[in-house]
Formats: sequence, structure tokens, C-alpha cells
Amino acid sequence: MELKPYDYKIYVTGPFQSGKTTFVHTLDPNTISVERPLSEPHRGEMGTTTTAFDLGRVVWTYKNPGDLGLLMSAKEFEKDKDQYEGWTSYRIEVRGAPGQLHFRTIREVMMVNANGVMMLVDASDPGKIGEACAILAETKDKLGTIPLTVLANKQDRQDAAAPGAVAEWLGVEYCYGMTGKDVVSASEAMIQLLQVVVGAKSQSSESSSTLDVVAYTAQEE
Ligand SMILES: Nc1nc2c(ncn2[C@@H]2O[C@H](COP(=O)(O)OP(=O)(O)OP(=O)(O)O)[C@@H](O)[C@H]2O)c(=O)[nH]1
Ligand SMILES: [Mg+2]
Repeated sequence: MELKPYDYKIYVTGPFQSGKTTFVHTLDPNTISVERPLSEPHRGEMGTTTTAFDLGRVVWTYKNPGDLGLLMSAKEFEKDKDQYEGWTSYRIEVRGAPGQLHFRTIREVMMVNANGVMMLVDASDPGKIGEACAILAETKDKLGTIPLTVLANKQDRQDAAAPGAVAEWLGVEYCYGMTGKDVVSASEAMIQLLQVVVGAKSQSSESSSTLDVVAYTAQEE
């Protein structure tokens, strides 16, 4: 029926090794990722790095307006969709970007048509704040005034700074704490942003102040 494969697109960005690929896979285990092994360990771990993109598909569904509802992979929703008959459901494309600064051109392609942004920062790695600021500036420059949430990621680590401290590092008003490895934490963070994205779309420009608690528009910075 419809040609567009999704209702909203969420762009996931942030510096090198901030946890973007992990986060997208937590939300959708069927995510397609283009990556390669790291050439040297990063903070003691020999992981992978994204060289093109992560492409995940999730569905956000809720019974009554204002409900947090449920977030699940598109595959899981397909399987159980009879259960959600009569609920409001949105198909979401989750598009992760490469964090290495020299992949800027790829990031610019990946963010096209985004309706919202999740900017992940490793709260235990203050050394990456310069790169985080550069990526935040590049994102705002290209996407303008769309809802954007800054996430102080890896809150499960003992050395993670609190979200308020990460907000200060970046000079932003608000940062939301997340553990991208954890499905509850990752889903909550995504739903918070989707509430703003979906609400913002159906509302006039005088958006309600409650929405600003979890996300701010780039123009306000
Ligand atoms: N403790 C902890 N580690 C995490 C979390 N999320 C990711 N990591 C680790 O952080 C490292 C980088 O994770 P990735 O998901 O590959 O990060 P990325 O942002 O996609 O990295 P690039 O593609 O190189 O930009 C890996 O060693 C992950 O295991 C988290 O929530 N908690
Ligand atoms: Mg990655």
C-alpha cells in the first residue's frame, strides 16, 4: 500500500566508540551493520567500528495517547501484531552512523530525512568531548530544528559521569542517562524521544514545555 517503509526515522550519532551500534542492536537484534574489526584495542577491548551504517527497524505501539507503550523490533511486532489490534503503532527506522570523524560524508547521507536525533556520548570517556562537540555542531548545522536528545551512555560503568555532568561538558541544557546495552534503558530513551517526535509533528510550533524535559530543538542552543 504505502511506499515508505517507515513512519519516522531516528538518526543515531555520536563520537567513536560511544555505543551507537550496540544501542541499535539492543533495540533490533536483526539490525544490519557495516563494520570492521578495530585495528587496535579501544580502552582494552578489541571490538568493531562502523564503516558505513547500522540499519534497525522497530515499532512503537501504545493503547492510549500518553502511554509509554511498547517498543519492539519490527520482526517481533510482525509476529505478534494481532495482540496490538486497535493500538496506535508507528514503524521507526533507526539509522546509526559511523563515529570516526573522517566519515563525515557518510554521516551526512545517513541523516537525510531524519525526524529525530539521538546523540550518544560515552559518559566514562571525557577525552572524547571535543569530538562529541564537533559531531553535535555538524548535526545541528545539517538538520536544523528537529528534536534531539543527548544521551550520557554507559551508565552501567562505575566510572561513568552523571548525565548532568555530561551536559555541562557539552554545554547543553539537558542530557538523558542511558545504558545502551540494556534493553529497558535503551527502549525508554527511544520512547522519550519518539513522544517528542510524534507530538511535535501533530502540534503547532508552540510546543508544550513538558516536551523540553527530555529533548530540545537545535535552535534553542
Ligand atoms: N559498559 C558499557 N559498554 C558499552 C555500552 N554500549 C557499548 N559499549 C561498549 O563500547 C564499545 C563501543 O561500542 P559500539 O557500539 O561499537 O560503539 P559505536 O559508537 O558504534 O562505535 P563506532 O562505530 O566506532 O563509532 C564496545 O566495546 C561496547 O561493548 C554500554 O551501554 N555499557
Ligand atoms: Mg558503530
